[in-house]
Amino acid sequence: MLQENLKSQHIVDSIFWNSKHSYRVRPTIKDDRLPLSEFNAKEYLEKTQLVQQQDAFLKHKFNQEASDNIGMTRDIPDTRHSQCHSVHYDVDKLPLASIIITYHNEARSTLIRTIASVFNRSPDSLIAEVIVVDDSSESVDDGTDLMKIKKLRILRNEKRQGLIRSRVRGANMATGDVLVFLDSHCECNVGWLEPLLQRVAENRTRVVSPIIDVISTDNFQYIAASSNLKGGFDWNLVFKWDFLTKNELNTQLNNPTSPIKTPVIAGGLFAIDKSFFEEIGKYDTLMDVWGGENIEISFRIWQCHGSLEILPCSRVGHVFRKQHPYTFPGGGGNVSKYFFSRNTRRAAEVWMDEYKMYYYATVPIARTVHYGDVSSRLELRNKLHCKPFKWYLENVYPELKIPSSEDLQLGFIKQSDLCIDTMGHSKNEIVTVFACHYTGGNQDWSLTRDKKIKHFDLCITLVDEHPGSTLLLQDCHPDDTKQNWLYSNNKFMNVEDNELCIDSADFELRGLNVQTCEFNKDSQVWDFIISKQG
Ligand code: LR7
Ligand code: MN
Repeated sequence: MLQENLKSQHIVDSIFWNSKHSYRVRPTIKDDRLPLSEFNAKEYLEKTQLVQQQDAFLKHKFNQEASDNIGMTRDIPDTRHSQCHSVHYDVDKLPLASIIITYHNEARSTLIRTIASVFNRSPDSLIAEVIVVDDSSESVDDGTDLMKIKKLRILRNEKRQGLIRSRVRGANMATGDVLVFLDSHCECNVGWLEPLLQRVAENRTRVVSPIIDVISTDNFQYIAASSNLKGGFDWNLVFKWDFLTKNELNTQLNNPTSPIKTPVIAGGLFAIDKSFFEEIGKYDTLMDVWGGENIEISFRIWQCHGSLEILPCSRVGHVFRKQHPYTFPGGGGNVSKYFFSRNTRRAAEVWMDEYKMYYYATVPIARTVHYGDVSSRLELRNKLHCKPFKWYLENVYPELKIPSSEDLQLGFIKQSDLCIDTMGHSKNEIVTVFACHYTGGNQDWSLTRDKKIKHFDLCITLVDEHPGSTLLLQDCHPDDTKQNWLYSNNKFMNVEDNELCIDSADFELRGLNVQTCEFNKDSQVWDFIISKQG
């Protein structure tokens, strides 16, 4: 049934170009389906209504009842700066947009509201189509029931592909000039689309993002986000928001409608010229499910001669959740971390050159994740003559501090042919020594500038301050001086109690412990060997 409907969809076959890189002129396409305003949203939403006493947060990790009660449309506060109201956009000359929304088990009410906010708050003449990619959700109808809506195209993955391949699939069938990606739980605000299209039309290598407002998971209140933020990350390569620098802030104060250059994008909401997206290699389609793709595409855009901006006059709300509402293939609680590390590692291996070692020093466990073959992505980098990561750091993200050699070093800690080893232990368990195998894993340690001995997010900790006390692995806390060790003369002396040194005496019985520091005591002598290779 689905296949047939797809065939009868209104796909533009003939594309005319009027000059190189100018936008397409299209024949008028016949689409006699209903405009969104005539879609029976009540009926659509009733099908998945919560039954009484059902936990409203269980399925989607947001309050589904609150979302359902709002329905398909609502007014939201116009959160733009007042100066945005007087910016003029020449709608007739703007390129056409294909909106791409992928989802896996999204709630009907958030999905339809995302779509409705696109249709209701964009000039109709600028929307080529809304492409909805159902990434193998449990209920097929959530998508197929929407087929009655004009300009809407539905694709379904029979097998779960993850958001990265799903977006590429949507992009491949887009007929518009500019691709606009959205998560499936957004609400586009007044005038959101014009600024995005205008910036891209002026220069096709600009990739632009709206300011992302916050929709509350508890009551679905629409809350304005700060307009003084840009995207950033630390060496763990996890996305975070950074405050603008003083200069950037001044620019915004003088001209609140001006674009904000951003080192990375959050990932879900952005517009990119279709031909530029194709030219720079779409996405890395060997990345799976979720995570890391935003860092990768951000590095790639900057390093391969594009730029990234946040446009303050474009605002879109997003439901930010603390937990994934869906499972990851392979199940289990830690699986999401695995996919995240794998995807992120692919990004690091392809784009970060020698700087990837800081990532591995910060997240030692990442070195053990299999990341597959990246050769085609390296070829792409070569073919496009992309700039080195050093250039990116110096020109795009100078705020990211490069660790000095004392700051963070990754390596192993050796005593004759034994190395300090976690033996796979976790929090509140002992740490010991084991024959050195020089392949990282449980024998990977980083020494940080604040004097921690760190394995992933666990630190070697002195719990009781007396000779003979056994050391434990505990979460690292910057202020916990019992985890701080002074490494000098090949000894690790505890910072809190200078008399105590890390000692391997009786390690077979009780793991590593502390003993009164003694000159030339073999069981207290440690070599820290830096591993150069990332
Ligand atoms: O297997 C999947 N298939 C999918 O189609 C998993 C997810 N998805 C869909 C999902 O239904 C949703 O529409 O993909 C979209 C993104 O997934 P979310 O909403 O679970 O992701 P998120 O909002 O937690 O995460 C942010 O980081 C992701 C990293 O891979 C993506 O880039 C998201 O698009 C991104 N969201 C945003 O940038 C919105 C602002 C959040 C911030 C900061
Ligand atoms: Mn999201």
